[in-house]
Parts: sequence; C-alpha cells; structure tokens
Amino acid sequence: MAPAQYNTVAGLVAGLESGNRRALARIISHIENNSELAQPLLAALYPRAGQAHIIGITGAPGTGKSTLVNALAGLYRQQDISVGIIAVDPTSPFSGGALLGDRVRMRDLAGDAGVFIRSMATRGSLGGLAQATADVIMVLDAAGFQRIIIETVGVGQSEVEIASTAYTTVVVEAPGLGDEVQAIKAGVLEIADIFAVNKADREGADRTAMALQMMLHLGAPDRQQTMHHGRMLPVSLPPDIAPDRQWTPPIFKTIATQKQGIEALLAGIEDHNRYLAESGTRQWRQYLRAATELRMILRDALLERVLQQLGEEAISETVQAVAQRRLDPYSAVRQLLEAYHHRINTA
Ligand SMILES: Nc1nc2c(ncn2[C@@H]2O[C@H](COP(=O)(O)OP(=O)(O)O)[C@@H](O)[C@H]2O)c(=O)[nH]1
Ligand SMILES: [Mg+2]
Repeated sequence: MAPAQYNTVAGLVAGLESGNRRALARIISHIENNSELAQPLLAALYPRAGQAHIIGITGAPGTGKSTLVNALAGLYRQQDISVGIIAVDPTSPFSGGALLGDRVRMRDLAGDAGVFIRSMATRGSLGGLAQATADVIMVLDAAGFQRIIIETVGVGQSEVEIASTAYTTVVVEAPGLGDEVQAIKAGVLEIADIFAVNKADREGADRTAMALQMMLHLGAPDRQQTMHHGRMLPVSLPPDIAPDRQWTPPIFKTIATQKQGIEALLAGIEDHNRYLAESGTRQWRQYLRAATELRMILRDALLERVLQQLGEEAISETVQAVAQRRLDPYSAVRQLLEAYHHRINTA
C-alpha cells in the first residue's frame, strides 16, 4: 500500500523531491494512464525540470544499443552521476523490459538508487508514444536524474522526433549489416551528433567507420535548416541565441559487450554537452523542443475537439467516402473543418 499522501499532487511532488522511488513510479503511472492527476502533475513538475542532459541512442535493431546504454550507465555511476534510462520500442506491443538487452541492464544496474529504468512500448499511435516519452523524460528530469538516456529503434520518423527531444543524439552502427554505405540510412547524418560503430570486434568495423567518415566529409545537410523545415511551429529566437554550426560528429569504435571504447564515447558525449552550453546551441535546441512539443499537443487537442464536435459517425462516413474515392482527403478535411466551425458558431 502506498502512503496516503501519494494520492495528491502535492504529496507526490514532495515524495519525488525527497527521492522516493514509489512516488516516482506512481507519477509515471498516472501519466502513462492519463489519469486525472496527469496534467496537474505535469504542470507542477515542468518548472522543476530542465537540468538533465538528455541523450538519445538510436540505430537499427541488434546493433547493440541496449548493451551500450548499459555500459554507459555503469560508467556514469562510477562517476557518481545519476542516470535515468528509457527504452522506447515502437515495434513491440509489450512493455516491462522483456527484451534481452533490458534483462542484462536490470541485472547489472538493479538495486542502485542512482539509476531508474523504464521501458515504453507502443500504445496506440507513434505520436502518443512520442508524447508519453517526452512526459516521462520530463518527470525523470524533475526528479533530479543528471543524465537521461533514451534508447530507440531507428524506424524513420521516430528518429527525427527523438533527435528533437535529445540534446545529444548518438547513432549506433554495426558492421555486417550489408553494404556499409547502404546500411547507413539516409537521414542519419542529419540527426547524429556522435556516431558509435559498435561490434568493433567484428570484421568490417573499420570499413563502416571509414564509410561514415567519407559521408561526413561530403558534408551533412545543415541540421538547423532541416529541423526548421515543414512540420515545425514558427520559432522566434531571442537575439542572443545564435547556434554555432561548427560541430563535426566524432566517430567512436566500441565493443559494448566487453565494455571497450565506452570511456571515449562517454567523453565524447560530455564534450558535446559542453559544446552545446558554450555555443548557445543548447538553448536553441530547447526552443526546438518546445516548438516540437507544443505542436504535438496542439495537434492532438485540436483533433480531439473536432472529433467531439462532429461525432464518430460523421467522421467514419468521411473515411468511407475517401476510401471509396468519392472524395479526396484534402477536400474531406476542408469539409470537416467547415462542419466543425458551423457547429461551434451555432452552439
Ligand atoms: N560481438 C559483439 N556483440 C555485441 C556487441 N554489443 C552487443 N552485442 C550483441 O548483440 C546483440 C544485440 O544487442 P542489443 O544490445 O540487444 O542490441 P539492440 O537491439 O541494438 O538494443 C546481443 O546478443 C549482444 O550481446 C559487441 O560490441 N560485439
Ligand atoms: Mg535494445
């Protein structure tokens, strides 16, 4: 039984501040279940967050991300730095650390009060998962974890979302995934702050590292430009925030299973952390995160309103019309919005 004070926002926040695990777990449950305490909790915690360095680890399945995160977390703990770990798997309908990497992690890091591990899996849409992940990151940040590591499987869009959430994005490659240059997916250069070529004990690691090096020399597309493109809210930056564009992603070879190369990788992450602070890029990314998050929440809230006003039947009729090609999707949306405006104006 949880203590009675953990039934209120104030009680939970006080519990979190005193470092109570059960309070932390309860807060995360409220948020994941979107209970009526979820939004008041997020509102209370938001001003307390903002101190953690958020590190994204992404790459194809099997490249060794979980093993690498485990090794990194162990090293941070040796330096007495607290670590929150969030494993996001949009492909798995299960959560709770059933994956091999997570079991290894549980064994190595279990019982350490300076580590908190959470697995999150798809419930509903990818957007929902991205938002839930952002919320849990914020809670761990408010709880005082100094580094928060997010492991995600690289599946297209979610990589970009994590890149706009993390301050430092580490892209993990491994040899033997086929042709080196082919295996290095398009778009990866835009999001990587750091590359880890893991499984360096395997044949081909040097070639993978060289292929990356070559692609970097050809010049990565400007990340700042890329992130501003299209699906972003307008951001007007204060004049004193001018991101420096001079960072060239370093490439580290690692053998995660033997904990080799981890010190250098961690040092690279911390170098990037310092670079972000000193160049003003960290603040710039904070603006980007705010814009991304607001956009996500606003889109969901507006959609919710439209659905409520028009009702399921009207929507499903429209879906049918589009599916049967009696109506194109753009005209359908225009009609739905017109109907929505008509409803609220006559209500
Ligand atoms: N040979 C070798 N195997 C590794 C290395 N790192 C991880 N592995 C193995 O690769 C497999 C996948 O690792 P995992 O961390 O679960 O990969 P993830 O899917 O990217 O999270 C496991 O069997 C690991 O033991 C490495 O550096 N060298
Ligand atoms: Mg994994």
